[in-house]
Amino acid sequence: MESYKTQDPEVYSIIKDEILRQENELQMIASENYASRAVMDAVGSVLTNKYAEGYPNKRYYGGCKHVDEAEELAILRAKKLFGAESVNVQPHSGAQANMAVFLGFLNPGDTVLGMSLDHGGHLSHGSKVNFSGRIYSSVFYGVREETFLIDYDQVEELALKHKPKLIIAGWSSYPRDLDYKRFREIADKSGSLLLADIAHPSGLIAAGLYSDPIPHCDFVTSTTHKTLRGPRGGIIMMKEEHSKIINSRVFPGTQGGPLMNSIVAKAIAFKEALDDSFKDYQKQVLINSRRLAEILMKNGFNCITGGTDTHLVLLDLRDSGFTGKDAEKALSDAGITTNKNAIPFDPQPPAIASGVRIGTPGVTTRGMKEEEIDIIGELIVEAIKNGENQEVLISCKKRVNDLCSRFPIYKDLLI
Ligand code: DSN
Repeated sequence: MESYKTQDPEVYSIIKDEILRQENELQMIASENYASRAVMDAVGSVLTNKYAEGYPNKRYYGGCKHVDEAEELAILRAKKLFGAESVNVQPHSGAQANMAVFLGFLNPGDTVLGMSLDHGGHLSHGSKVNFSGRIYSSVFYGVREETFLIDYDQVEELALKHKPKLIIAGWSSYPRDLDYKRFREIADKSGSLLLADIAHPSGLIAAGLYSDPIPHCDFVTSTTHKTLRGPRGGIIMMKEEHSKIINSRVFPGTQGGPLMNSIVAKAIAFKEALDDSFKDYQKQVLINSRRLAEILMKNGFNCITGGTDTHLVLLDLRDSGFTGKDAEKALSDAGITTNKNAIPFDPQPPAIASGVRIGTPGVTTRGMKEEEIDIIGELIVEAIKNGENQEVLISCKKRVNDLCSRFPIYKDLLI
């Protein structure tokens, strides 16, 4: 059988260009990473051909012996990695994982208390434009204006006032640790279930470098492709007592056939994350993000909360004369991929934004350490400050390309 390399030159050209972009430029979107060759090979394996609606040993299709083994292995490894009682590895994404929790334990119109999207939450935590805010009634907590840290007193006040069926502890752009114990105490007072969405920090949690939500929460959802560095997808970890309902809300509740190729790749990623080297990797992710925040602050930029406990830095451009949109464009022209991001109490609309979110998981996977972060920090500063000067941006891009060439990642895929 022919590979797409020879069978479909148009597609090959697109994939080749994307390999070159990922290889030659700095990928610093906080929710992205470089999956291992083993993970990517598994995603492209023959398991993509197999229908397996149902769960191991209870399928609606024949021929599931091997995919059953794959799913059981993924579950076993995820349980070991996170210390979870029960795990569902079938969600196609983090949002679908959250949907299964909502459908399992809430009725339409029930109240959910989540972090406001404007303050760093996620669409699937009750946003009006998402199923979670269209079907359910949402109330939001946020951060304090003086510190940009989560206002736990406000969480408690809102929980006691609205008695939400579900409280969500989780974020997509908050640079600090979470107090899951406090969330649990609040949930107990308001009689709410507690969901931690750890899509972003799951790799740090697996490595023991961020607070562990498992002992405090009824459900813990995650993606598998961010700091965890696996294939795109989601998982749900839960107390055993909730597993029957959750499993039935994943399939047949919200999904059909599981993506067995992704599930076997999740098994590989969990094995990689159980290795000691993964802890070293996550330590370096943190060293790199903290160092990056320091460099940016030394050069006159503000970082939300004055630093980070995570893999991301949220640059606050309000006093700089640049917008998030300007900065994203300047960085992109310099070969550094990031995303503009609203900051809490942002005076700009989301499409312009006053922030930029910068993550270190990808560059750290490439092997970049403090020395390279110093160079990256300087390049970021130079590019943002010279966003109108194409000559400077071209020179930055050349330095980005040189740096990347010293840390090859997918070069062999081009052969
Ligand atoms: N889109 C993801 C992120 O960038 O954080 C969250 O779903």
